[in-house]
Amino acid sequence: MARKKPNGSKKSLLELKITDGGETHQQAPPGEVPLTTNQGLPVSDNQNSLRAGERGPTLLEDFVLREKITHFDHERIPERIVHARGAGAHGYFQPYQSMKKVTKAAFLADPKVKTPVFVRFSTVAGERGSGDLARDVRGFAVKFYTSEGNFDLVGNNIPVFFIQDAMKFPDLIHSVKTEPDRGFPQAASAHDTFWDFISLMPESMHMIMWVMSDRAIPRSLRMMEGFGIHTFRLVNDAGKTHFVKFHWRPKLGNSSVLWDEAVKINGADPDFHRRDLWDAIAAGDFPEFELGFQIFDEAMADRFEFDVLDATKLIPEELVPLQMVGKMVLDRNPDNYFAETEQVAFCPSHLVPGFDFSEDPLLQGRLFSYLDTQLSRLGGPNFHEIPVNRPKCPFHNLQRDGIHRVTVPAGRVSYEPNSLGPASPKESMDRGFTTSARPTEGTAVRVRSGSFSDHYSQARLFYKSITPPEQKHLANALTFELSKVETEAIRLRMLGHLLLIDKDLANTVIVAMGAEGQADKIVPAKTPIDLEPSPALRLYGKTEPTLAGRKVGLLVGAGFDAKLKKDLLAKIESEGAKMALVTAKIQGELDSKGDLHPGDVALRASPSVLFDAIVVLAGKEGDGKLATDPNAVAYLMDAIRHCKAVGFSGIPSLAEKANVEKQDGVVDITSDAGVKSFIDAGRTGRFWKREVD
Ligand code: HDE
Repeated sequence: MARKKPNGSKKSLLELKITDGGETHQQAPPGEVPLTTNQGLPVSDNQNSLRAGERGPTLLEDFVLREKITHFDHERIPERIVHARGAGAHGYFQPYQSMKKVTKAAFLADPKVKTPVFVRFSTVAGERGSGDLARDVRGFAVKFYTSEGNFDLVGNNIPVFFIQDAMKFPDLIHSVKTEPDRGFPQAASAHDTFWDFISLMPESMHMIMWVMSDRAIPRSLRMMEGFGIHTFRLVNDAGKTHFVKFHWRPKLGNSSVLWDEAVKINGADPDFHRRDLWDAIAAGDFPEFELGFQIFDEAMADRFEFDVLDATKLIPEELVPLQMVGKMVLDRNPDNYFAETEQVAFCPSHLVPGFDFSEDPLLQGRLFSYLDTQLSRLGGPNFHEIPVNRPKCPFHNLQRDGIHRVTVPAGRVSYEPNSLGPASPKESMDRGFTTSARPTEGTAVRVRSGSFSDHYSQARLFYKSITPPEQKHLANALTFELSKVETEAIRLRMLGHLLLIDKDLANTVIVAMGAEGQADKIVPAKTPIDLEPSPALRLYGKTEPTLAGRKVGLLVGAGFDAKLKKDLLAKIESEGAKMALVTAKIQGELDSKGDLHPGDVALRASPSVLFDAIVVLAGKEGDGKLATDPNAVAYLMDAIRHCKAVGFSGIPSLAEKANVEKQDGVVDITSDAGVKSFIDAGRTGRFWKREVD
């Protein structure tokens, strides 16, 4: 067993084979700290455990092996009970103007101040390893590291919630999670227990409209809105309070995918959303969101048709417009997924002066839950010492010890008041957080307020406010989900609720399910009323058409026109979009001059569902080949089915195979005007007139 001396040169490290066993030993160059154990002991051999003889048993004495494996055995921590699958990013928040009039929050007082933030987007129902494109609510949690402590705005991408009282949260989540006996379905609401619960919970009907809409299958985490949901309070220096609802607006506008795409994306790239976020930030294409406040006072709140403490209701922007407060820019990917995205701990109870809670009974329950959950998830009360959770302002108090304590407070005093530690932490009546003075009295009761009892009017409002394609998708989603429910009684109960929401919607679903005349009769606690539609609730048409942040998939076949490709690339990039060259073989494709263009992605691994718009270019030979390739045919057919902009040139045979015909958004780009009209089509996004199912 000859052991040759490693030569230490950095260059030759990878080739270094120094034992008869043939394993690779990379050596730390002279002067560099070698690999060590957690105790700092340099390790001489990271390939072999300690054995009694070359082929003998491993010795228990091998503390190097035991330390390494023990650490590995404990690498996992409990995943979040909800919102387990997430993607994080660092960034900053900057206000547009001082908000001093309504809040004394320091981070909103000066437009020059940039406050660092960490954001975690998530899905709710699935486990950590589930697919990104589940039909689900998305979490939108922002930690502001302000100069007065951390402020966590822990919201979702839908402005209302399923339930009104924290008491029902465990039931809701148990119903949507995998069924306890069988352990499936994963990350899906289309199953009996979820719809059983929902059909017995009229208060969830408004939220159900949202989760069955396209909002629940966003195109990108950069293209969805965020909401704080509950009513909160703003408090100014004079102690005056206003109510507030928080909104995030994506700079790139809203965008969602179709259900058929969601299903296919989950197969082709289950990390579609987190990859998109990561790639955008890595490319310097920093996602931006504007923060908007809906500010109103008690008197106004009293005039609404609904209770502002009820988390199943929203306040139409037509009633209380948004005031844009500042913007958040996400400009840095995490260095380590576990250390940051997994260990970040959000708590709605993390407030700063200038904000306060409302009596929303769902929010009140959350104020307890989040701190409690960190104790088991992060192992103890010192999770605030983990770097991603540590406030970036100075902090000290007299709490001590506990598992995983990191800081080393000096001195003998850990109580207050004291006379032995003059420099020890003391309260401050001027600078400390004070709860806004609000009268509270009442008899202890377990009673739901009558002002919470209208469960259908805002569900109807939502349906009436969205665009026709969104309405159609909503009906399709309900039909899909309810058709997967095995228990007929649950299906018919849900149809009864739909009849109370909107007759047209209900009848579309009833006919699609073949359940004419069978829906249950549901008696509402309060008869629904027709509210003025709110165009602000639409997903589409709220922002200018744009290609920015979108991705175009350019499929090329042999003999394609390289000049056209160059032209396209320049125009697409000048729109702020990205282009990927898709080739049948990853090594590349030959243009008409015989030059090889390396592919960014292979056609087999990149169906058109991964792109917002597509182009197919080929010469005669390439066209023939593509026409016989089922992946190329599906590439075109899917893009057309999904109503995307499609550009093409030189592909008569493929076009015939894929039934490409002249229609809106399908452009022959052979001429210059063609490239321009393709770009216009790309900006438009989807051509809903083409939608057939
Ligand atoms: Fe959460 N929620 N939640 N939730 N929630 C958690 O906290 C809970 C609710 C939301 O990326 C948990 O650290 C209760 C509404 C987000 O880390 C847990 C109730 C809204 C995230 C918890 C609600 C949310 C969570 C799981 C009803 C939108 C992920 C792990 C009273 C406004 C944050 C954790 C992240 C996470 C409890 C309802 C948003 C168990 C009891 C409403 C974005 O504490």
